[in-house]
Amino acid sequence: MVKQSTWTEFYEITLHQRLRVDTIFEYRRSIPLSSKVMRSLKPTLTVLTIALGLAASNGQSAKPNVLFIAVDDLNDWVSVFGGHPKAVTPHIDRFAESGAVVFQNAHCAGPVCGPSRSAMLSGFMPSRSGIYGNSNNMRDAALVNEHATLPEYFSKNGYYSLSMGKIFHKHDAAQGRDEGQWAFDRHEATKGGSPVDKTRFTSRIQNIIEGRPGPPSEHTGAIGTEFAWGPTIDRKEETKDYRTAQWAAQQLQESYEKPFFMAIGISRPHLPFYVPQEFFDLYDPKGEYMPPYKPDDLEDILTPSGKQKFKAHTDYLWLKQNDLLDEAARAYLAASSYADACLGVIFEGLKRSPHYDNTIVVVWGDHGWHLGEKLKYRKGTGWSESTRIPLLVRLPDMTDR
Ligand SMILES: [Ca+2]
Ligand SMILES: [Ca+2]
Repeated sequence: MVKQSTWTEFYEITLHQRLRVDTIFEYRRSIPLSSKVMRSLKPTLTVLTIALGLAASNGQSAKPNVLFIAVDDLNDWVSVFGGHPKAVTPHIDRFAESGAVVFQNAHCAGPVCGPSRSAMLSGFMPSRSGIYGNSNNMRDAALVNEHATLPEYFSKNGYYSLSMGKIFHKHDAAQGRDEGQWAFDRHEATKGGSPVDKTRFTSRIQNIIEGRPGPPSEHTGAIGTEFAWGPTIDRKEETKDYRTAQWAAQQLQESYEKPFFMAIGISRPHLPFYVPQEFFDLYDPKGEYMPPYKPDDLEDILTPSGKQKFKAHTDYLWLKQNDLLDEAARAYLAASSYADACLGVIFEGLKRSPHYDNTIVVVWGDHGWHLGEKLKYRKGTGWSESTRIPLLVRLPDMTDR
């Protein structure tokens, strides 16, 4: 993981310039824009808040429902985003074909969970809220506190809000775990886990390869979440995200007195990549999955005093030492395909529900993910591997894309 100060510095230089401050949009201003204008707008925050702002502020006709789905750490390795030629994501692809606008140049407001989600949910860029890192709780920011978050804004405007899965970034708080439950009329705790088959898993921190000790390595120290993958013991139907998706599909069959804002969080492909074997089986174990990268790519990034600014990431060094670069990329692809299958359960639920024709659907990933590009794994950089996100919005009656 790049140190906080490093990514903040990167953010200031790169991202801040790209997402100009004057494009900041607050929920309470509703700007009616045509779909053509929407398509041309790049800053994610703006686009999304316009789509959702229209939903909450439309007083004349029946207000549409909103189904808001966040996928944790899903980068552009989704077929319709073209980030990886071998990605198997049929459900997101079908959703795109069903009339969604696919935002090909969407970037997060901050390339880790907390800042990205806080910006999306508060409507304020990190440069205004001060939420630059995962340790910052958006509730401590005065500016955020003075305004309703996205779910609260819907509740205040005649909506019933309900949620399951990760939407807000989690924080330990005095009264227990703060996962944004206060923002919803109904907040359901997730159920089930995804324990891995310990006889077959691979872990850098523990130096385990396919359930067995790896050769001695200098690259096994802990950095953030365990870099590990393997098949779950449980079958798909018992895993956490799948159960969350099933819950969402069930809730979609209900009738509601008010229009609903339903926020569903899918936790894969966030590390560890523990998903049912069937998703690994989508990818040939002998296939090549490592994205193109240059082994000397960091040598031309220097500090003012002429020293090399960044070193190869520990994850990269361990994977390279053990010839696991392709296997790690395959595991991320498998985890993304599992997330896609969970989205499929939600999409199917919506399709057979009474709400299909009156529901705006938003699908987004909170930031990108490096898989070896720039000799880097994970997130938190100003490079597009970290900042580009999948974002799709489908408005039920929109015919002009
Ligand atoms: Ca994330
Ligand atoms: Ca370079």
